[in-house]
This record gives sequence, C-alpha cells and structure tokens, in this order.
Amino acid sequence: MAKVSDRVVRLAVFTLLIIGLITFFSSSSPSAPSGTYTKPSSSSGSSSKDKAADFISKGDSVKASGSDSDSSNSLFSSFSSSSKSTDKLPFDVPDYIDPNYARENATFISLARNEDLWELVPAIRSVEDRFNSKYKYDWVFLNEEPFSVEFKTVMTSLVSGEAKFGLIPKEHWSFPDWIDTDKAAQTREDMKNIIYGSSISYRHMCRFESGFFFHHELMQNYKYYWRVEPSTKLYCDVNFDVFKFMRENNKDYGFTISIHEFEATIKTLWSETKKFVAANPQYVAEDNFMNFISDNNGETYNLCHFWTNFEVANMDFWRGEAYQAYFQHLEKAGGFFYERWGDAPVHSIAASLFLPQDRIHFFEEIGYFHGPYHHCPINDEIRNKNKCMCKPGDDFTWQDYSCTRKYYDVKGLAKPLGWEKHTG
Ligand SMILES: Nc1nc2c(ncn2[C@@H]2O[C@H](COP(=O)(O)OP(=O)(O)O)[C@@H](O)[C@H]2O)c(=O)[nH]1
Ligand SMILES: [Mg+2]
Repeated sequence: MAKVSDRVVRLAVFTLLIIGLITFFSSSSPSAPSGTYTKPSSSSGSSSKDKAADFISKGDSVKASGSDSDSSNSLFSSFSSSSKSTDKLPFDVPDYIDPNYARENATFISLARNEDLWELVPAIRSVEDRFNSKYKYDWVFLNEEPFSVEFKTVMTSLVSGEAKFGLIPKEHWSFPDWIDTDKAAQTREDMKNIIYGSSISYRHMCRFESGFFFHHELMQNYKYYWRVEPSTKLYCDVNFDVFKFMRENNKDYGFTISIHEFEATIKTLWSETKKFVAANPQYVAEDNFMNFISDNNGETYNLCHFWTNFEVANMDFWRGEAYQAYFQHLEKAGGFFYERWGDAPVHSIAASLFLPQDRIHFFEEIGYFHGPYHHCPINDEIRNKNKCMCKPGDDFTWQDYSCTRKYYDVKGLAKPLGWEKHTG
C-alpha cells in the first residue's frame, strides 16, 4: 500500500512539473532568441556601443557574444526578454569627457586581413585604453577581401567611436597594366632572401599604403588619421587629443620611431626621386627636412625614414599636388614591384622634401612598440606622469640604428637628459 501511494504522489508531482513547464514555454516569446541584442529604437544620442549592438543585430546570423544557443528555452531567456530596447548594454562605460566635446576631423585606420584579428585586438585595446576611450574617434578598417562577420563583430565591440569596414577597390590592390608581371616575378625570385622579398601581397600592401588608403571612400570625409597595426602596443597614457595637437600646432606628419631602411629594397628609389625633383623643383619646400634624409645635401639617401606602422598625419598632404605627382612618378617607375619599395621611405622622403620641417613632429611622450623596437621615453617625468609600462633600458630612440638623434640634430633641438646612456 505504502509503495502504491508513494508512486501516486511521485506521478502527481511529475505531472504538475510537466504542466508548469508547458505553461512557462508557451508564454515566452519565440521571436526573441536568447543573447541576440534587440536593436534599440533609433533615437538621438545613441552611444557607440548602441551602434555596436546595432551592427550585431543587422548581421543575419550574428549573435551577441556568449550566445551559442538560439532557442528560447535557454537559461538566459528571461535575461534576454528583459533586455528591452532602451536598456544599456552591461558593458557600457561612462563618458570621461564632455559628450559635446568637439572632436577633430580624424579617424584611426587599420589595414588588416581577417586572420590578423587576434593580433589586432590587443593593439586596438591598448589604443582605446590609453587614448581613445576618452576621445572616441572613429575607426576605419580596410581589407582587399570582405571582412568576416567575426572580425566586424569583435572590432565593433572594441572601439569607442564608430567602426567602419571597407573593401579596397581592385585597381588599388593589383598590378597596374604597365607593369611587366614576368619582370616582377623575376624580382621576387631574386629577392627571396630579403625580408618579404618574395611576397606579392606585401608589395600590394606597400603600394596601397603609399598611394591609395587616403583615397578610399571611407576616408574621404576625414582629414587626419592615426594608423594602427596588429601586434603593436601603446606604453603610456596619451592625455591630450593628438589630432587637436596636430591641427593647433600646424603639424602634418607625426611619428614615434625612425629607423634606417634595408638598402636592397629601394635600390633606385632615390635616383627616381632625384629625377622627379629635377623635373618639379617647385614642389620642394623652402625650409624642408632634406638634411634628415641625406647627409650630403641630396646626393645620396641616408636610408632614414619614419616607421609608418605608427603614423599620425594630415591627408591633405597626401592628396595634394606635390605628393600626387610624386606618387604617379614612382608608380610609373615600377619600383613597388620591380624592387620592394616600402611605404615608409616613400612617405618619409616626400614629407622631408615637400613639407617645411616644422610640420613634422616626434611624439616623444607616446611610448610605443612594434616588434622588435620600443620607443620608451627616457625622461622619468614623462614616464611617471603618463603611467608608462616600459623599461627605458629597452628604448630604441637614441640607438645608432634609429634616426631620431638625427631628427633632433637637424632641427637643433635639445635632447633629453641622459640620452648618451641609451646609445649603442
Ligand atoms: N588586408 C591586408 N592587409 C595586410 C596584408 N599584408 C599586410 N597587411 C597589413 O599591413 C600592415 C603591415 O603589415 P605587417 O605584416 O605588419 O608588415 P611589417 O610591419 O612591415 O612587418 C598591417 O596593418 C597588416 O595587417 C594583406 O595581404 N592584406
Ligand atoms: Mg607590422
């Protein structure tokens, strides 16, 4: 008897449980899959994180991170159904600066492949943490192939301004029709023992960064940019608006590391430059920076260049008459493919010849790393004030292979105290 009544009680409890579950599931909305962020109703003043969510909700098959189940019976269904359109995402951060802050006409830019994603993430995070979370400038991403949904989702969630993703037009990432592709192939064979010497894509990249990124439609409405590459780091807080600094101080080109180029990659770049200058002397600025790039008043190139993996610059210069004519001359000469001209010497030679030298600026206080070199401010006050996390003993700036000592000498600037201890 006891056994039978036991069974009846258990059956009754089980039946009640089933009825309860059926009632619960039939009342939950089937149109709100868990973890999928509901697009906020469009209202003015939507934050950039709203834009991130907006993007996520637009992707056909993209879900907010952490949702790998789309059924409404997941543990999180009650959370998602209470995430109504006006809710802030849980990771929204307060604005550090006045929401009406007048930003400059400027953007970050990163050229990257989909497979660069996880090397780019910490680089961007460090720029956001050290600078952009305060100022919220936009970020443009460019690629010669469509960006993956994963790439777009992660980057959108990471940047505090608006994230924009662009496809590079074919003509900006291919051989121009005057290039002899057999000769280019022979070059790659001949240069296979030089870093990136056998690479086609690296050459397209250098040509694109030399002559086309500032023409991309997503860049058209911007004047200044800050270039960020995968696997780089900012070592110090940047407690000023770098773009405002550029405009207010009439700077067109800013760098953190300068270095000597591998001569084998640019055998005829200087002779082509000399030909161009001889035919177009009007473009050479009066108070130029020729003595930074040449030790004999232009006879030969000393290989010094600004390392363009970090670059803050005014695109009016690249879009202007002098640089456009110079780039066209280099294009026709073919050295992007018949040699392995880098965008760094091309930009640096142009800036040094066609800009007055006071428009070129060294950001001493922006600690920065791109393998294998560190720019770590050797001035203790700068490092402490800006919470730098680098070892001054690692600094490359004053070493012989750097060109920044020359930058100071040619400009007649006083070097920071103790620089002699960092040479070698
Ligand atoms: N979309 C795209 N980006 C590239 C390609 N090759 C290099 N890049 C990007 O171009 C920049 C320079 O490339 P990187 O490999 O860092 O060259 P390195 O710094 O000279 O060693 C980085 O932002 C890369 O992500 C490519 O084939 N496609
Ligand atoms: Mg790099």
